[in-house]
Amino acid sequence: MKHFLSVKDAVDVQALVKEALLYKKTPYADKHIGKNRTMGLLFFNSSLRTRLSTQRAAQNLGLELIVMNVSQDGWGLEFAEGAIMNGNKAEHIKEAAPVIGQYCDIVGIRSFPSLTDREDDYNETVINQFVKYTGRPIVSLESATRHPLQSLADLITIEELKPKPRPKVVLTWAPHVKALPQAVPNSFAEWMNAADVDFVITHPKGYELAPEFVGDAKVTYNQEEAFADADFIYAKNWSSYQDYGKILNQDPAWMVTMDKMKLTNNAKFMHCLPVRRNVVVEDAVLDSPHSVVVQQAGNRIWAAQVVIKQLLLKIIREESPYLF
Ligand code: AN0
Ligand code: CP
Repeated sequence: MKHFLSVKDAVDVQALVKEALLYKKTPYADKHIGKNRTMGLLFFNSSLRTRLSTQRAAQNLGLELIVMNVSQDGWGLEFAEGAIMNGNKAEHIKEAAPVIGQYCDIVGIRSFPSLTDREDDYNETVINQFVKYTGRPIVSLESATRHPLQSLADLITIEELKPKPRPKVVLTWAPHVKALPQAVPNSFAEWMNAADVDFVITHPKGYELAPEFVGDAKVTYNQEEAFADADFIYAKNWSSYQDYGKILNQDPAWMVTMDKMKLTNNAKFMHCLPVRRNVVVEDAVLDSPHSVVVQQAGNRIWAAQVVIKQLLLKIIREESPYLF
């Protein structure tokens, strides 16, 4: 693994899940592998789970950490080629990224989409420029269009809890007060399409995800039909991809309720968090045994740990080929 930006960077998804579950049993099995190496975690946006779980994962592997809220504490960064920098951006990514590469052996980046320029967001201009200019392995901590560490943790959770070899997994859109990225549902779809599950997506009209993420998933506008016999309900709001970044619907009828959970095969309720109670999902569901959101968030550690380990192994192999 060279970078971790999408499911395509996982050579063997099932092997990653298995290895992550092993780390859950023996968190310190590789506690010397990161000795004398440093991981940088750079946040352009807020985070609780990604920041803490990735820190914990890196610590379990013996790495040192540098964590920075770059948009708050760093210089304003320019990403445009050929920009005349006489505005409020003090530094270009062409200097900033390789400088960060001088201090860190692996770099994690969180950078949400603008939700205004679809082409720019879907070209992943921010994270791709870190890949291009840092000269170090880059881990997505949620980019404009994907959140792969979240999706890997989701798959680990499904593997732990599935009641049958090929469970029915439903991704349902739910209402929200703000326009949110498509990164979590895109990424979840991409990972579910690579897993052995019966995958269904349900959302109101106008919320179709980009076709490259939907893949072969079944898509329905009828939420109740989707919920029938589901083993996992994965709720998430996203803004429109077609009418880019717009909120088209806030109909509370799409909220996940206990009545709807009754249509399922006693499904587990999943959400990446943070979640707005009684907007996305009602209290009764989150406070019931259906909810596995805390276990799911806990699994973020093992997802991050297995990814960082793969990247470290590649660095070590390249530095000391005679060892292998
Ligand atoms: C972000 C999103 O929807 O992408 C982060 C989720 C992990 N959520 C919010 O901004 C509420
Ligand atoms: N699920 C998730 O990535 O949460 P944070 O935004 O708190 O990191």
